[in-house]
Amino acid sequence: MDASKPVKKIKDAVEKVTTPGDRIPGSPGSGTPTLDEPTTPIEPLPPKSEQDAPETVTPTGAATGAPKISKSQQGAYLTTSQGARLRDTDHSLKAGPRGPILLQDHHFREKITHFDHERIPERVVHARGAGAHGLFTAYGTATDVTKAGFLAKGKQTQVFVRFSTVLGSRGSADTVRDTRGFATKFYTDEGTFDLVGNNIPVFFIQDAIKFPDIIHAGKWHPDREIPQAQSAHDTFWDFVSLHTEAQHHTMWNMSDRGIPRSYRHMEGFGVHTFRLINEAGATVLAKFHWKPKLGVHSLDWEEAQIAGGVDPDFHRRDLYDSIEAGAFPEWELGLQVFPDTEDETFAGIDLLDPTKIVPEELAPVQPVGRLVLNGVPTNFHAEVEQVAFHLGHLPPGIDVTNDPLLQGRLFSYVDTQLTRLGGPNFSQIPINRPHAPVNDMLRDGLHQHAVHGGVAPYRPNSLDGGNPFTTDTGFVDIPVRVAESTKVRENPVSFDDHYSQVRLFWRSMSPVEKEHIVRAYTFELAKCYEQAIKERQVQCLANIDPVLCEQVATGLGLPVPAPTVPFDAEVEPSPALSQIGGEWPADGRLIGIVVDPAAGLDGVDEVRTAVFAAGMVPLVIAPHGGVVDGVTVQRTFATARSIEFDAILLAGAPAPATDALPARDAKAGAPSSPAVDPRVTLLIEEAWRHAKAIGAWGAGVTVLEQTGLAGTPGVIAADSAATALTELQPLLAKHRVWQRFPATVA
Ligand code: HDD
Repeated sequence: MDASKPVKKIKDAVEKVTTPGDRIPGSPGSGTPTLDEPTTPIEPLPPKSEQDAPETVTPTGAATGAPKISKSQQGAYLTTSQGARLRDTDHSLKAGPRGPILLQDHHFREKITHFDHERIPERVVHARGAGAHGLFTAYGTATDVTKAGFLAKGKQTQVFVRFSTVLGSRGSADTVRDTRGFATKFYTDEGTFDLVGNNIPVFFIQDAIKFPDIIHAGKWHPDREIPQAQSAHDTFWDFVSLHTEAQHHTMWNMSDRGIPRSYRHMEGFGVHTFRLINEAGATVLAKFHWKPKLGVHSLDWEEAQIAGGVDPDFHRRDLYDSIEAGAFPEWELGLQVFPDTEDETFAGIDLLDPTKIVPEELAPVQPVGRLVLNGVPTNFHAEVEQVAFHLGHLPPGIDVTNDPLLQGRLFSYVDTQLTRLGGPNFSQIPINRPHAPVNDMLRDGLHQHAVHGGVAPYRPNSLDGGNPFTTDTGFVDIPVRVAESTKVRENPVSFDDHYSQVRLFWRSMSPVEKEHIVRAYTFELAKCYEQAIKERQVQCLANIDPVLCEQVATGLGLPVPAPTVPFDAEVEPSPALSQIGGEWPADGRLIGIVVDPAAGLDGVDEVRTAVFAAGMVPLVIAPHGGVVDGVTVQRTFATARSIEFDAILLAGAPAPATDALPARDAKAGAPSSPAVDPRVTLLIEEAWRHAKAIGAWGAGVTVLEQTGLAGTPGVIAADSAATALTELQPLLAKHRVWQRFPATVA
């Protein structure tokens, strides 16, 4: 071996880089630098689409009342964080082309150090979420009960909403069975109002001190960190079966509410009772409700499972796609209003107990305004990840009550941001900045962005002219009498009833919804290892309803126990709790249109136009991507799964050559040349099984007949595309073709 060769190589290299003006050939910056201003950017500029000027962007980055369009990064020149323009960001500074990186490479160190710290701690609960900007318009119907300015007639207020799951980590799937968060930040003129609710109107616990317990039980097992984003495991069922006040919330989770179709189809609830005060100083108690324009609707359990695999971002994608398609998600904000009586009860229900609802039949939800989500975030981290909600963010006119869960939450939300967002100045982060002028006396701290003037951040002062002053028009702490009492660690006796409202919920369900609940309990408990936990939960079910208990016990192979808690009073069902039976607008529903390019796409364009005109979104599905007869193919047979669509229209589908199919798609034992592409058959069969409407015309009818589903409920064989679409719409208004599910639970 010639030992001199490597030495020579290194020497050559050193000589090469030390030659003045020499650069790695072809590297950016190898030309002669020009010092003229402005310099020409070294790389061509990327096209900038519809870029907003910075001054038109609000402090939260949202455009007022219109979809946000600012997408591309501004500025032609790449700089360091200190504004020094850079010649090269692709090569670290090295001792020769093959040499080690030099510590003096300040750009390298800045770039990597910043990257190393890009992630912040995920939320301890509600880690996975998605958010959007929107506009709230008040009807003026709440002015009798509250002086909150944002509820005055016609008043428009910008909002940011974050939806979330509770248990899973940031990277978990959207469609798991879980409660969903529904947190709304109203940037009101009188200060920010945060309504931090869920899609379920009750909570697992009555006292905030137990929050760590329910969350430790619901989250993964500490030894293996599984399961992820699931309540189907021992620790969850151990806790809720021992801690029976959790049974009401648990039943909601086991119902279809635990697997929403989309965020757009969720109700939202402030859960707690709040106290409102009007201009005249009169007070009422009230509960906040969000009612989705599209109606409450859920996934089928199997759909949720498929979506978890094929599209774990199912809800996030739906939110952003629908906004970008112009099908803006909409809700009405409503209030249930109760007299502010000394005992804080209504119709015998303790309004301070967060495990209880007040049925809408007893206290109707009165609409007070409309929310439209019309802007997707520009930057997920800056907005969705950094948004910080807090129940103490209240405007004049809205105040808290002594609900012990609410009281504890008032502590936790600021506290958690200190760790999550790195200090006490998180309300200066753009997404958290109030739109009302801020003039506080909070000073310094980590990440202080404000340059406060003045010398006297204290009151009273004379040095800053006494500024700032308090005002009688400010926030009102409603003067509520606090009963003379003894300090205790206990709940009122009225909190002891853990079963009557669970029974109320169960009895309010339609047979198909009851069947789903039975299946959910049976599935989740069957996933537990501990027999004693299953038995204990079945005992809880015996205290709720004998049919429910019997069906779940049978599924688990357990004996049916007798109730241990007497059924004191029969409960009246609340029809408003059922998701089935109403009709809702089909706006923004997704219609998959299966086409056969070989047969031509005659009429497909007209159907797409008609689907758009009906406020829905058409997606063309063909064997291959590209453009067919001038129509863009949006999904191929390989990418289209039934879960994505609310209904399927069949214009036709080519019969496949079996040998052209991937092996997994050619079913074992299937005819050697199937008449319909198995992927289309799967699409139609799944859509049918998930009770979705299916329409066909022309060659599509033949495809339908070959699947054997023609003539069944909700399957339309029409003579034209227009008729198929017309007949499809009333089915969509009911969400699903429920009659395909024969009821087995009465
Ligand atoms: Fe909570 C986050 C909703 C009880 C402590 N909660 C959080 C979020 C929602 C809720 C929607 C996500 C906010 C976001 O998107 O950033 N939480 C609720 C509801 C409850 C409830 C409806 C009962 C009615 N929470 C609750 C209790 C405690 C907390 C009793 C503690 C004592 N919640 C938190 C928290 C979080 C949070 C640890 C985590 C991230 C955050 O606050 O900002 O402070």
